[in-house]
Amino acid sequence: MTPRPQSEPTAKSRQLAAAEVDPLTGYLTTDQGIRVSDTDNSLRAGARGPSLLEDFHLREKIMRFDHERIPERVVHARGSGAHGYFQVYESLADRTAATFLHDPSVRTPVFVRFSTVQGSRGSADTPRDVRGFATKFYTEQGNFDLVGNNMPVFFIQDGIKFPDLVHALKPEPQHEMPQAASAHDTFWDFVSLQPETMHHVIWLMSDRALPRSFRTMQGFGVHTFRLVDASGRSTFVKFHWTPVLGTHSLVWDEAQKIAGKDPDFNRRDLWEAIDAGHFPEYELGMQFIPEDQEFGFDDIDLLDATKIIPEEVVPVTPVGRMVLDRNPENFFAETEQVAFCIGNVVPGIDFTNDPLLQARLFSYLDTQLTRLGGPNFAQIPINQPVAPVANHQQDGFHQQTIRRGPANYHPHSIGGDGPVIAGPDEQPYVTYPESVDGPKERRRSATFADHYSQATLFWNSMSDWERQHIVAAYRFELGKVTRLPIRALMVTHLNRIDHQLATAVAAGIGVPAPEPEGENHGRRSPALSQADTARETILGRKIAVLVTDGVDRESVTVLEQALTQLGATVELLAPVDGNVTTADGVDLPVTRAITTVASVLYDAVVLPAGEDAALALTGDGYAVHFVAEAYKHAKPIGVLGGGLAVFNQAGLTAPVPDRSGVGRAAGVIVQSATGPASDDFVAAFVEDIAHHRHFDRPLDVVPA
Ligand code: HDE
Repeated sequence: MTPRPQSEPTAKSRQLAAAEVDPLTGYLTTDQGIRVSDTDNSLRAGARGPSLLEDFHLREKIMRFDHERIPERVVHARGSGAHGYFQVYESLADRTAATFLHDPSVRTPVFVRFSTVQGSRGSADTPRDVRGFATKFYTEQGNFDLVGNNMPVFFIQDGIKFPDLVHALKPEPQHEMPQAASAHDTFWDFVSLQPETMHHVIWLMSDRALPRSFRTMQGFGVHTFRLVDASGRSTFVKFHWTPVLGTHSLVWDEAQKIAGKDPDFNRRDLWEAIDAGHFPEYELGMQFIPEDQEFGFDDIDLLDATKIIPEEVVPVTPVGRMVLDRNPENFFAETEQVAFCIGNVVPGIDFTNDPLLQARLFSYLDTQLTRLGGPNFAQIPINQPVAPVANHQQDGFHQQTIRRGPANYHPHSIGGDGPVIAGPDEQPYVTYPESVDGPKERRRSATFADHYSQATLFWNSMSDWERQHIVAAYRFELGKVTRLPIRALMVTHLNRIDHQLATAVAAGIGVPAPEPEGENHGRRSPALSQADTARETILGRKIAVLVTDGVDRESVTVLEQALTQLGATVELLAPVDGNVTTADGVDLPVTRAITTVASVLYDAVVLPAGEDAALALTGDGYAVHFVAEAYKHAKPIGVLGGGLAVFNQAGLTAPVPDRSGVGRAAGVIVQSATGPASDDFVAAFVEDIAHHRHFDRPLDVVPA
């Protein structure tokens, strides 16, 4: 095919060519625009002769390759991004001058980057970890970056402790182990000596640290910010993102196995969902605290990032929604080069004196200099505001714009009038004039001193199964700590959170049970429990149907159609790839061979009818293990007709069907009749999948 010649380079097309290279059109050229005659053979003196130094194409190509890597983020190195938009439900003009929060008809473009914290860029998606949830709003008034996490509190109260925290959390310096894991001595040593970490650490030990998907994960701004309206009135605010699909997690055993089976599990899920048109959606909520209520809470200082304001105390008002509807076109150009800065705010949004937030204001700008190689990173397309930019900043590495004229200072009287300073009615950024007075000192406010009562609140708010998971997580993590005094000190802290928690953890890690110390205050916040999350939808769930020759066709196709219609993905897994021949002689295409996947990559399993197929699968170790493991991970299992033999072969006991021929218990549903699933079966199975996991079943009957 003859390459299509490019059009005449005008100034504009030159600018575009620099920004976006379309690999499908035009000639292959060097970076200097020279058309290349051959990119498969270096220039040699004769076909078997030495390569020549004068080969500028070879030298340039290798030089560019040598420098492809940039420093990864020191934290949050592993990330996945998506484009989308944000839309406010109703004008918030009475609260903030930020115009993107005024007009419900305006869709503000956004770019979101989700991330893990501990691991390096190539690490797996599913370690026990905090997840970043960073959103760049490209508003008409400039960029606003809401750089949050999936947990509403942070480990430390003052940014000066961040290097200590991250050093302790990251692989140990002597041998660079372990990768992306907090289960090691230095992390727990730090935590045990820095009790302000206790609240965030109990979140880290909960299932919140194992999100099933970025689509089923909450986000929080963590700090208290300020909204300021056009008249200068300020309201304190906390930001919350709530996923429409509900907040759902993996279980720990599953998360560990996924790290090997599909390290890109969360990234793939996000990409495939957007690709399939199942756009992730989150509601933005705000907790408003009037300026005069700053000291209105007995036990919470709004400037302390280790505390939440329980939703039952200050409700979360839904204010808008964000939809992620476009995958990036190039991972490096967009997801890697996006530069979030907590200091990027627009008029109407302001900071507070939270000492963690204040340190972040320095850090993000500073880190981009190293990561993106100089001060012009805001000119990289993914970072460019849609609002016009005009100032006297100049030069530096990688300057993209050509500034014109001699006046590169303000004020000036030559070369035109601009840029001019915006007047009061022209939407300038005006800092909220908070009064500040006090001695210069290195001292924490006494109102930051309580490190346990909100950890207790979290523990009290958990369901039984969530508590079991938390105890198991502490046991796992502390069980990996080799220095026993660290384990013992942690039990002392846990005892201040809750005596039962401490006793249960101690029993698993060889530490004597502590004596009770103080009383549990007994307060709960139901909103903190994942048992109370949305469970109406199966959109985006992945369901495995185990098939082989002799399977009953309708028992597969009817259920497949019903589940697919509701937005789930259904995959047919067989012992070998290709087709299976159904009992009535029809070829059904297999999605993948069961040997290439594992139950941990799916949310539910179907064992369809068909005597011959079931008989064959009972002798297939992969299939039997698949079922046993899915059961162990509390996943819904649907069994039709003869498929029961496979279920039983896994050592499991099925609920007995009633007179209608259907049996149902703790996420297992059985239809005795062969053939298609009845409407009742479908409805019940859908409900079980929406429920996500069924921890009310006897899980100990299957080895891990
Ligand atoms: Fe960050 N953090 N952080 N952090 N953080 C970074 O910035 C830092 C904190 C968060 O997808 C870095 O560009 C300090 C809290 C997210 O690109 C760095 C302190 C919260 C991301 C940095 C904190 C976060 C980062 C590394 C304590 C939740 C990923 C690369 C004062 C509210 C953004 C970079 C992305 C990234 C510093 C604490 C969230 C080094 C000093 C609290 C989501 O600048």
